[in-house]
Amino acid sequence: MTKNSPHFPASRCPPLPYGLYLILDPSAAGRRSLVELVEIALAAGVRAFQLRMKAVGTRQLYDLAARLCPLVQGHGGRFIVNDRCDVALAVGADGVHLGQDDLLLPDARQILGHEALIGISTHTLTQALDAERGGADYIGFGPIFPTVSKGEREPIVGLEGLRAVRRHVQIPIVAIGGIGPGNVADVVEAGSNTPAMISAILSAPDPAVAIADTLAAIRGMR
Ligand code: TZP
Ligand code: MG
Repeated sequence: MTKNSPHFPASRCPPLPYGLYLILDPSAAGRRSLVELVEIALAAGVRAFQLRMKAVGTRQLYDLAARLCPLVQGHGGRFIVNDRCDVALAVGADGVHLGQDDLLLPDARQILGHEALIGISTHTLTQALDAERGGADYIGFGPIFPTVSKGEREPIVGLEGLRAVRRHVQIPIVAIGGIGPGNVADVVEAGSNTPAMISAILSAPDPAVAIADTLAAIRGMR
């Protein structure tokens, strides 16, 4: 099997939990630490986390990942590191989330093995199909709505874009971008298995309430 094979074998990892996929980005966390936010989120029922720290040194990322990973896994949650396979491997994370400019999926799979969850950010149907064919365990897809949380903006894909991808892709879709308790039901209805949020939770006046509202809205769809 080469990197260019059209179909990479699917991994053997358990699927991403349903519910909310919380992305831990310190730039949205305000006065709360990410440790405090993870404790709040675990108590409120979140079981899928991604640590996304741009523009920090490797040691700082490692130190926080090494602290959060056992906390999340100790509650039966899945802990995913953004961008960095080396850090994911070093801390025993469940997997890695890669963007279109990051390491190629076959290389990440070789580093992390077939038990690891590997997600790929996608912004078009073509990218989504490529990620699925390449053996991704899930795709990120967005931005669904306008967002303040991402610097270089991809075009907004909207709920229609999400529906189109859902029609063609079988693996779980983690929709992202501008999602919060008020619109998460529409996102699930349009086909996202596990919607992702940053600011709607981390920057909420009361993150526990924002999570409870989100999970209630998601449950209402099932
Ligand atoms: N990728 C596409 S949009 C986005 C990322 C990382 C940011 C989503 O943040 P928020 O605050 O949930 O809109
Ligand atoms: Mg990346």
